[in-house]
Amino acid sequence: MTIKLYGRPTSARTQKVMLALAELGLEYDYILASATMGPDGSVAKGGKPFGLVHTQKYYDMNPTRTIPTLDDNGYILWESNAIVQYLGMKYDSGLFFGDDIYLCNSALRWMMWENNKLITPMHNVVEQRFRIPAHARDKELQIRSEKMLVDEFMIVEKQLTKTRYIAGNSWSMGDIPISIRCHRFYLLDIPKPKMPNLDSYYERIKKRVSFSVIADKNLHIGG
Ligand SMILES: N[C@@H](CCC(=O)N[C@@H](CS)C(=O)NCC(=O)O)C(=O)O
Repeated sequence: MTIKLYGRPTSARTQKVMLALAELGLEYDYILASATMGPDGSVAKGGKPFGLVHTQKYYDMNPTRTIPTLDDNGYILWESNAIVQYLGMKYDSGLFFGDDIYLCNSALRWMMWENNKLITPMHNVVEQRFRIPAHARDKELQIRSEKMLVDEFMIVEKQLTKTRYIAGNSWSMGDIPISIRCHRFYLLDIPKPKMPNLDSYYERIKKRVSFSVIADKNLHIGG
């Protein structure tokens, strides 16, 4: 019985799957794949990519030619949030959404919100600060994206005045993407107003055993 994960450790979407697999205690083969990053960092800075995503074999699995892709004993799935939800439904729905329709949909809502609202500004900040060569950087885009991120994280801060975790009072799959974004947000050290609930949430999620797979700052603010 083999689970294969195709992706790269510096990709936040791949990290969602790494975190889900760690929460579930599942072993897997990690197959490095990327068109934009490799062992020496970004292709934009002359690094060599891990590759694979442009092969016919990969295209047959994932026609979007993006990462991550999961192969669970022949069942192929792409789209990171769908993969996280699938892993929870298959291996431990109690852990991932308490076998509860309300917690499940609350978690899904936050997963969709993260996809719609947090990914673009955070991607821009990481690109502009680290991944593209200094001469090609756009300082205005970086600052605008940092402000957008602070506004979005105020929404998380407000939610955390009501619930201990993002979707309710217990941990759920909704905390997977939010944990990664929260970790990146603190590592980026963006100027922000006081966010006491986010601060304590961050401390709480860092204590989870699974957090060790995404803890390394080089997975977030490098390349
Ligand atoms: N909606 C897709 C987006 C996938 C995506 O854009 N992945 C990025 C990495 S986070 C990617 O493939 N980047 C290009 C590469 O590394 O080759 C998902 O959530 O899985």
